[in-house]
Amino acid sequence: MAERTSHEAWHRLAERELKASPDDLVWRTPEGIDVKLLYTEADLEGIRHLGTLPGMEPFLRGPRATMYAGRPWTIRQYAGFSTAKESNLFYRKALAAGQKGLSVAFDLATHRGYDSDHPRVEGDVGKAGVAIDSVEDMKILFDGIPLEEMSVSMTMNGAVIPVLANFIVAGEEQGVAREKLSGTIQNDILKEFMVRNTYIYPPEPSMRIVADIIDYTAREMPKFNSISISGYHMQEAGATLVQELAFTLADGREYVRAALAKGLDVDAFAGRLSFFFAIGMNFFMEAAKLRAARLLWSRIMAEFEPKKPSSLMLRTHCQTSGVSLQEQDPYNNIVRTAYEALAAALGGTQSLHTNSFDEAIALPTEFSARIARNTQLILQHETGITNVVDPLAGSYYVESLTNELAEKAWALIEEVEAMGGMTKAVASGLPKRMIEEAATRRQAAVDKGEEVIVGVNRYRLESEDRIDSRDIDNKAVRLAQVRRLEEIRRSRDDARVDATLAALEAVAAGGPGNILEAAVEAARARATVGEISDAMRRAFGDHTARPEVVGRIYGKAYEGEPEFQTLAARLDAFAEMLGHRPRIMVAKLGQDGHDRGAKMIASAFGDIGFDVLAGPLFQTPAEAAEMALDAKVRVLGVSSLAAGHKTLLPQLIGELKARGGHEVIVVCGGVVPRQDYELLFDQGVAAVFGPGTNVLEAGRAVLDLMEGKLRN
Ligand code: 2CP
Repeated sequence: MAERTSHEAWHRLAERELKASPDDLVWRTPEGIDVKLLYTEADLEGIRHLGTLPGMEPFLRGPRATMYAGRPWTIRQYAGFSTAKESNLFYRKALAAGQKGLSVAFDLATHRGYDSDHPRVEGDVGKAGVAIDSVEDMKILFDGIPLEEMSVSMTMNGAVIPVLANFIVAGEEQGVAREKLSGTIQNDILKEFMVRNTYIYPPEPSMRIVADIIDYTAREMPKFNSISISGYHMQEAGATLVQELAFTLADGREYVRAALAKGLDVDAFAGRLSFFFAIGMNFFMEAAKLRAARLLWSRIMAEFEPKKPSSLMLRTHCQTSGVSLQEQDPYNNIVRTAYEALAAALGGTQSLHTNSFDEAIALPTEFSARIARNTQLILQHETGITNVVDPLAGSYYVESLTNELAEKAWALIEEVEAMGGMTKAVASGLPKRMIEEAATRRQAAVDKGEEVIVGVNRYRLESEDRIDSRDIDNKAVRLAQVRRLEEIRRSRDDARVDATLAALEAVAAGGPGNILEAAVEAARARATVGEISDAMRRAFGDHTARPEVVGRIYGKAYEGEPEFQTLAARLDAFAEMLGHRPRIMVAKLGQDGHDRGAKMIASAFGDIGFDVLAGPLFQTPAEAAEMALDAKVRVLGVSSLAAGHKTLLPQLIGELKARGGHEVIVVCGGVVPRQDYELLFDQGVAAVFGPGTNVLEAGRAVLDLMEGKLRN
């Protein structure tokens, strides 16, 4: 009663201060959570998890009893570029400077199971990750790094079998038995079909690969985490935190079922399942999300009746948000990353990657990587936050958020369950669609200035200083890889290679045995990543996704707004003059599967009134040119996020010209460093839209270009 009276008194006071009701300031987050101005003891009523302790079921307060006081989280920076030799040097320096665990970024050719000499990957080799073609590359990658001591995370999903097999053999040849290898393989294929797109095979055999890896590691590699069930890429693609939580945990449940279906005992593998979440700018919500994740995972795992408490425990890696990084005023990214890192630590992460400030533009330099690493070192050594376990516990706001996120995510998990589980939900396209809708809604909020981004849509600098960025000589890397591939093919025993590949294909085709086990034999014989992947391609076939674009989300957010209507009307007039709507194609070239930007543009441009054609993923420049000309497009927009632009765009323009397509206007959007703009313009690219581009402004610019072309 006293509480209620005093709350009413506060309400009156607040009203007087605001000259409005505090209820008007309720902040509705993208998750649909109404964040109030004030939280009190009353908000804790009915929350059941409040009395729980860390290291014990349901592990909401952390998987370990002492958390960072016993051992701080692992500083694990994701890195890799160019050749194995260059990446190895980078790793060694980082470890000497305080990094604690390794995390390997592979190039997109490797991700998609192509050797570096494959014609489809000309623009991808050594970009955005290290090129690995065989055990020989893997051995160079870890040269001088003792694999019995260092835990190694490998982000690999599509070509997970050859990469893990090569890692095991590289360990073996370094003198480290596989039972001593520690680390994590991402091995999370469901989210690839949803958002990340580095799949190779169709969903069903892909799930079998996941289960075979869980089976093999449970038997042979007790210190190795068999999977990193990832929500990170969902948030990057625009998911709300509730979607990220729900779809990730539902994916986890599906993997557990796949492993159980192989006849495994739940306690044999559950303790080595691990997770991976993104940490964005909604500070308290992110910390609460990790707490809610642990609560829900223990609830899900309890259904499988494990005997070991560790089987109920969610352990996770986190990475600060890539999409929160901005090209404009990039030093702001250091501050953003620091807040995100703090939220991850307060949420109780086990391992953390902090992004470098220049990652919205290019791969990190030594300088930016140092600042990113030191952001974590400073948190661990200077702030005192490692001394207390789960310090946000008991906060009215954070506990309330934890509970609300858990409830909302659980409702979505149940929805997925009602669809028959995550594999079926993914096949229906629902999660992907929900995420794309959330992404488009958010873009509209940013473009309209409802969501403030400092230095981008508010407090923008009049002129920006150029910052140094790392560039990779893609041609040189490819040449070096091709040479080494030739050397391997010359020196190996071909009959042995053929026999091991045939055996692998037979297992993949349904014969007895474990796919990873068979691939280890092939890797020992020096079969390459591409050859091992192809052996499985012969058994499984390739997966091809249909490009789908959501509609009426961006336009709806702008309903009745003059800025949008003016552009739409201009476009209508242009279309009337042409006698049809101007057609624009949005293309993705090479193995770059990051399609959030492409989807967003396709969706928003469609709402504005363009006739939009979305090209499929992984086109070669020739295929894209052909499709664009067949469809008689006026504008061909290429979305590039994996640094292939300098190779692929000139090739595309060449292919267009070779087919008489001089009239097609080529524009480019995505992660393109400023210093590359001139080169692209010289090659004939009409406009470049960097990160942070307002979509309506891009629409106006494209319309200007089309009108200009007609006049000339
Ligand atoms: C931990 N330990 C402790 C304590 N805390 N011992 C005593 N007291 C404590 N307070 C023990 C643990 O039990 C463990 O031993 C060991 O110390 C290491 O701790 P950990 O917590 O397991 O840390 P970790 O080895 O770093 O493993 C963390 C994860 C793992 C999350 C479980 O899966 C991981 O490292 N994931 C990283 C994934 C990653 O890097 N992904 C990159 C994504 P035992 O093992 O003996 O129990 S790249 C992203 C890009 C964007 C992409 O995907 O495209």
